[in-house]
Amino acid sequence: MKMLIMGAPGCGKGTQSEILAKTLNIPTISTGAMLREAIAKGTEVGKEAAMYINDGKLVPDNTIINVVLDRVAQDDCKNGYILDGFPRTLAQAEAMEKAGIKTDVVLMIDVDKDVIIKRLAGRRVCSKCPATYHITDNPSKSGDKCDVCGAPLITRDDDNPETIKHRLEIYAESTAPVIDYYGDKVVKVKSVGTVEETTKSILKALGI
Ligand code: G5P
Ligand code: MG
Repeated sequence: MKMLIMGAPGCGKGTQSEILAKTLNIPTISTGAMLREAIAKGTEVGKEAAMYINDGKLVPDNTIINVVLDRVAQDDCKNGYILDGFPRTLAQAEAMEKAGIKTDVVLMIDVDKDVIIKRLAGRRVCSKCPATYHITDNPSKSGDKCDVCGAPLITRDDDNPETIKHRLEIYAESTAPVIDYYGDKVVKVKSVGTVEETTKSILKALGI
């Protein structure tokens, strides 16, 4: 299955794509995570991305398109993948299609704005692995350490009120219109309850 997960910042794309990837036994590809890794390694892409991510702006289309096209061409994507956070502009969606990359289904996680703010304000992420927590809704068992690898939990640099505001504006302007581009491939799931409840709704909506 070639699936895209879309939705506003903090709706749960990363959390749900990690769970679905295990269920479906396919890799999850998060463009946000790839860019943060590039920043941490100090690569050319990372140096460029840092200027945008820290302001809550989108990284230029050409930069991210090349990163994604290289990644989905790798062997582990032969049986499918879940793309988290790409495409985010019409130009990115068109570039995928032009490169002959088909999409089977687009999962759109729909979350009200007040819930988004709460999810982002309480999010903690592992400083080493992709694990994501929430201080009240999805806490780590040990409080400030990752349950998976034991590394300290941190707050993402772009989870501050000013940057969150920019990210939400850019989502409404540039990314929400991409959902219409996919027409009847879109499966919309409202996320209101716990992580587990959202996963159940998603699996049901996808017929898995
Ligand atoms: P990212 O990293 O893709 P965003 O802003 O799209 O960033 P983000 O913040 O990573 O999305 P998410 O993945 O949708 O949010 O949400 P999450 O981390 O899984 O969950 C958020 C919180 O809610 C967590 O605390 C989690 O525990 C909790 N939670 C999750 N699900 C549930 C649930 O069902 N119930 C409850 N109660 N809680 C839940 O991109 C970052 C930046 O990279 C650049 C941009 O600059 C972007 O701002 N970038 C791109 N630029 C250009 N083009 C692209 N394609 C780009 N991709 C990334
Ligand atoms: Mg994410």
